[in-house]
Amino acid sequence: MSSSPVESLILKLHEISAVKFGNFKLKSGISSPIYIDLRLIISYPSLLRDISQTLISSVSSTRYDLVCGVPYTALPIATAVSLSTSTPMLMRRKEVKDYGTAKAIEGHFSPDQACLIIEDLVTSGSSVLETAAPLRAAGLSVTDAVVLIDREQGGRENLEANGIKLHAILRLTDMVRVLKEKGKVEAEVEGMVLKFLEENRKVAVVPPAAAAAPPKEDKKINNKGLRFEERQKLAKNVTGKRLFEVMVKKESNLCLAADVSTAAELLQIAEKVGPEICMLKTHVDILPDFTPDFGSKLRAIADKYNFLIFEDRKFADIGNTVTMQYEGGIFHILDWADIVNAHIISGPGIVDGLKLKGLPRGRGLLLLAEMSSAGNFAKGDYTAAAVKIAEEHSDFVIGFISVNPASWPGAPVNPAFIQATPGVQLVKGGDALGQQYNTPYSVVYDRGSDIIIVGRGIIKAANPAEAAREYRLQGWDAYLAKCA
Ligand code: 5BU
Repeated sequence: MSSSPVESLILKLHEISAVKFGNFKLKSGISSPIYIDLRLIISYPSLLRDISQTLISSVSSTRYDLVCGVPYTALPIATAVSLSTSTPMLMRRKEVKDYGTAKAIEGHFSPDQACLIIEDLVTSGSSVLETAAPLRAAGLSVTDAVVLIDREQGGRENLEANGIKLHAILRLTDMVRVLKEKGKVEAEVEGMVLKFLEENRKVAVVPPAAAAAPPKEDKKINNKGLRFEERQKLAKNVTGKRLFEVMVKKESNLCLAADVSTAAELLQIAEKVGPEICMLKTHVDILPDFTPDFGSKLRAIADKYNFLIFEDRKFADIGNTVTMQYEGGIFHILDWADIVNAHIISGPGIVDGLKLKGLPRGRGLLLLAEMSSAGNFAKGDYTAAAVKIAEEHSDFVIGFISVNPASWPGAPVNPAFIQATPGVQLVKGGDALGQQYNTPYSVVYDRGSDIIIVGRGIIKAANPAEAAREYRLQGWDAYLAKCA
């Protein structure tokens, strides 16, 4: 019996050992009974041609003017697609050497063109998103990605949440099924792989609450075309002005949520990621080794790398009490934090109280207009009340903690206010305790925020400095796309 084109692809991939069965430790640390290495296909030109032809036919009804491969494995595939369809190709640089000097995208294009992303293998979809971000930032339309193998581990859903349709030639489950049918693997191995896939089906969980409020296609883009330089002129508070200035100077709208276990560790990570961030957020009350010189030590690092310090204290009491909490106690927050934040649950008196102490010292305040956790109550009239209070105190309030400011009634709010959003990771998802994550692009571009606040996405990364750099690039690209 003759094989279908997809079946012969699977057999060929198995023949060249691009599909291996055994016990493999994956980058994520988990052990997998199957390993796919598509880097080998460059040694088999006829297979590379077959793969590119199959990819081309699977997107025959998709309109695209350009193709761009995800570096590095998909670059030769994209080249083959480009050659056989006479479609111009772009390349995304993985490393952009210096701030603002080197280009993120190589090749000629005009901003109204549509670019198809080509990838070899999709797991969570984050590599496709990393390539889509600078393409979109350059004004290109990215709505489709074509991939040889879908590992069925949340990639399709993550991409869809970011406005990208995934066209996959084959799924990992099809692959094992065909190999079993053709007698290449034992039933037992097939069973192990299927079990592994089932247990690791989703690397990112899309919680229902996050999925329930997708950005609307036709919504306004918050602060579209307005650059930070222009908004800086509108800001009344010196710290607000400075934050805009730092973002522009460092090409960074990334705030690190430095939720580490000790003050010593916090100072270490501040040194590591300092060059990448515009702001560092602390929870000073989680540090068991806090000493009175913590503030001056952190301030020295902040001055060295030019970032602001934001103590995420979430004041919530009456005006008189918060003046004491802000200035006194063990932490003396007023002495070292440029910015603090407050709930408005107790009414506008809280802002009066904090302003009494903070304004003479040139400090700034963020109001919690929304929260990122599932089921929180900061919405609707509550959010609108925060905006009203901010307007009444625009000499001290520099902006908001928000999640989807583009959706607020009366959006966009005064562009002098800065929007800062927690709950950001490279893929959409959540944690086990109600945190909800959106991607840098969807937070800044779709939801209209300015600053992405990232904690575990950076802190828990194998290389926090490298991860911070990736978040900075993605956050800044999304901001540029909004300005375009
Ligand atoms: P994460 O590790 O990226 O999930 O950390 C998010 C940080 O932002 C963490 O310090 C929270 O306390 C903080 N946060 C938040 O997650 N959601 C909110 O609505 C507010 C703050 Br306000």
